[in-house]
Amino acid sequence: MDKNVEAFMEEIIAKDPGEKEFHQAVQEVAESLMPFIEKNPKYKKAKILERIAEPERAIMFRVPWLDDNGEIQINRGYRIQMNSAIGPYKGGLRFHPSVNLSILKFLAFEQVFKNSLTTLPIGGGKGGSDFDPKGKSDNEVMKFCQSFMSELFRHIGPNTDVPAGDIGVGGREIGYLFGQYKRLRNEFTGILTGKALNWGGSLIRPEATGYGCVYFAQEMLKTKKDSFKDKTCIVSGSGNVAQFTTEKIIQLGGKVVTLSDSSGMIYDPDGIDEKKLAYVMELKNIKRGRIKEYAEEYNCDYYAGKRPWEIECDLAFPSATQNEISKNEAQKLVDNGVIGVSEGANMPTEADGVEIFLDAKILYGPGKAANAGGVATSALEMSQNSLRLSWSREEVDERLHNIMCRLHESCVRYGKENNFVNYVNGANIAGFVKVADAMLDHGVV
Ligand code: NDP
Ligand code: 2IT
Repeated sequence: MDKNVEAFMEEIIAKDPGEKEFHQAVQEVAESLMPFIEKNPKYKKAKILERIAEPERAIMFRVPWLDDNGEIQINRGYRIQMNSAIGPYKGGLRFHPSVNLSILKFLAFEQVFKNSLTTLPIGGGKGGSDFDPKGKSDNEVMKFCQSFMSELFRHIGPNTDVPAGDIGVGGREIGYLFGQYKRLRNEFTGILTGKALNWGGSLIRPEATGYGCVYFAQEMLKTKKDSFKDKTCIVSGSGNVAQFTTEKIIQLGGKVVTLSDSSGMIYDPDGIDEKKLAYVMELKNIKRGRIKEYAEEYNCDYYAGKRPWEIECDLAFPSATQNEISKNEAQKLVDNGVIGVSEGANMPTEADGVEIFLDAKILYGPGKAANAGGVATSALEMSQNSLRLSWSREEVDERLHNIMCRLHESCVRYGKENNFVNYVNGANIAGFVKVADAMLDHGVV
């Protein structure tokens, strides 16, 4: 490891020794940025990297609620307000039992660079709770969301911090959170994104992360004069991002053969077509069932406890969670001839797996670039709310597509190494410059 990176990481680790996901995210960025910062001493002198790795504010609070049996449950709520140099804090809320400070700090840190890359005026934040929506009734989810917002409302606002969805937070949760905010403040404002269409939401926001991730892969393929036509694709997860990644791949002529959830994966060598995808959406979004049921419905293989990475493919779309591709799985993908990986999830590849993709010189689009379409469209939702107007599906999709193309160009500009594009360096440096320059302008704050 570079000596400067090592010294920098020692301080980060000493400050919060247990936060390994946060360290992983910071180290990757530090490795990309250190040579750039050495060449641009104004950033070094102003200690921008040291400042950017420290949240502006981290809020942690009690979330008590009554379950359907009348028993009191207690969860922990968080909001990490990471960086507001270029706009109000913006980023999702995650409800999952694994949520802790390390996970949310890594997500908030990634969000700062991602949001900058979109070119839109949004700072970075992330929040959530260790609440597990699985197996809870709608009533329990509502009670939890109301209690969560009863504290969060005093820390957010349309010009301060605008949360959205992430794992375990979709349309239903955003509705309950919005209802409680509106009640407490007596204000109808664009305080959350991912809202339903009839109360301030944007067309294409539900689709945006998955569509954007495929648009990004399409741009990477174009650099090799290639396309999605007849490509075999594997997708992990079966939630929001996985569903709309699959939809767009089908539209562009590719074939998706896997989906998964935390219990296992399905392998459908005939490909998931639009009808089968509609079944998945109903199963996951309405019945809240398990992906295993797909295998029973369509008579294909189900592998309990497995992830899709051993299946031969041209392109891979990790769309479930962090560190879902290990070093060995990355090697397996490369050995099986993968030509591209576009990350719908945040930091889905372990650090030594990333090294394998970079050494193999495949088209590797890291999450903070490839999945930026979701938050970009959230910013478009904020714009529509400010205008008190709503744009057509075509208009939002075209803007999303343009943003992903321009974002890809920025990664190429900063990440080009002879005949290879290192999208990791490209995304980290391109994302950094705008935030760092704003921080220089604002002085020591
Ligand atoms: P959803 O809750 O809609 O879906 C998550 C999917 O991933 C489910 O299939 C879930 O399975 C699976 N999953 C979650 N945690 C784990 C785990 N620990 N191990 C294995 N599988 C797991 O979330 P999203 O689709 O919104 O988010 C997926 C990823 O995309 C996350 O990394 C998120 O941060 C990222 N992302 C999301 C954006 C958005 O706009 N929603 C924007 C940018 C990135 P199960 O149901 O069994 O838990
Ligand atoms: O990780 C992410 O970018 C998101 N979960 C979306 C954030 C947002 O504000 O739309």
